[in-house]
Formats: sequence, C-alpha cells, structure tokens
Amino acid sequence: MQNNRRKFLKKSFTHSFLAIVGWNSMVSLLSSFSLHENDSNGDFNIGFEQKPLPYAYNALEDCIDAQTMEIHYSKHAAAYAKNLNEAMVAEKVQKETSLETILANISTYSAKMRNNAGGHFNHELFWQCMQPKTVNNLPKGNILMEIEKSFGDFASFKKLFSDAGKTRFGSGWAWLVKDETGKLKITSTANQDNPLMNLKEIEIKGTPILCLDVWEHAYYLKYQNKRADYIEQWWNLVNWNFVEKRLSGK
Ligand code: MN3
Repeated sequence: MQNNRRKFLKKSFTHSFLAIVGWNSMVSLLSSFSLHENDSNGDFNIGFEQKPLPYAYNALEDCIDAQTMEIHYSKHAAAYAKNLNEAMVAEKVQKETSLETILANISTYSAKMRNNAGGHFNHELFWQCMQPKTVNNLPKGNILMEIEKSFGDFASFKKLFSDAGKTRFGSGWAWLVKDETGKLKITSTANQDNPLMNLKEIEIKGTPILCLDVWEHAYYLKYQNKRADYIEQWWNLVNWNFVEKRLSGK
C-alpha cells in the first residue's frame, strides 16, 4: 500500500510538474543535467575531433581508391579519435593540454593513450599532406632548397623516404622531420608512434613535416602486398604547399 501510494504521488507529481512547466522546459532541464554531468569531466580534454577531409573520398583516385579512403578516414582514424577522447577522460588530462604536449610526455601515459594520441595526430597530419593527383608533382621554393641542402637532390630524398616506408617492418609510418637544430631528417616509426614522442624507441625526434602511412589498411584493397607500388603512386599526391607551411612553422 505504502509503495503504491508513493508511486501514485510520484506519478501525479511528475504529471503536474510537466503540466506546469511544459515538455520543452523538461527537455532543457534534462539536458542541463546531462551537461552538468559532462561538466564533472570538464577539466579533462574531450575535444579532439577529426577535421573534415580536405577533399572527397574519391579525389585521390587512381593513386588511392575511394573505398580505402572512406574506410581509412571514417573507421580507422575515427576510432583513434574516439579512443583518444576516452583515454583523456580516464586519465584525467586537463582540457587545455595540447596533443603535442601529450605526445611529448607520452611515456607517462597508458598504452591506450600512446596508440590513439599517436593515431589521431598522425592521420590528421597525413590527410593534410595529400591533395588530388598532380602530374610532375615536385617541391619548389624553400622546401626544395632545404631538401637539396639535407639530401643532395630531390631524387635522393625521394629514395631515402620511400625506403623508410618500404623497410618499416609491419605497420608504421615514414617521416620527414625538422629536428631541434632545424635540420631535415628522414625516419620511420612503428605502429602509431611518431617523432614527437619522448620514447627511447623513437630514434630521430623532431617536428613532423611530411608523413606517409604504411599500414596495410592504407593501401591493401588496391595494392595488396605491393607496398612499394602504393608508395610510388603516393608521390603524385603530396601537397608540397602544405609541407612548405609545416617547414616554416605556419
Ligand atoms: Mn592509417
């Protein structure tokens, strides 16, 4: 009896409450509660989202097919962003902390943070490093000068960078970085590691200027086991204007 009476009172209270304040107010009241719930995590960074791709999924055909781009961006890379945000909350990372700062201190975080902070940073940079295919796609200006200064000529640079991608065992990335003295260097990293991470496995550290994803998910549908063919085609896509901006720190 007591229980039924309580239920009745609760029900009629809810009904009269809704009748007085109206459904819309109820909805906004509820959403303010859920906002408040998020606010209890408000000090933690939950803000790293994927930027929209700077081109359509099919814009990189015939070097990278549309299906590969769609799965790569909307499934693989999306998962890194989602898992990064989960790790941010779980590990109570302050909201203002930049991704670069996290990467520079990655040894103090979990494996989940390492894989997904790296995965998110690497892919966001990778999308920007590409543009629709250009015939005779070569660097010019400042970036060409710096490449020639560090590697002799563009052909030598291209071979060294391609080799870094081809010889990376398993999954990983090839990188052109600017080290702390401003010198350009080529390196590669395993899995979703990158040259910003403070880990002993990272042989060459520096600011990433250009990167190439050599995970099988980046090329397998079109190229199967022929990673070298994918890399050769990829050179047609490099957005040298963007690379130049990375070089000058813009
Ligand atoms: Mn990838």
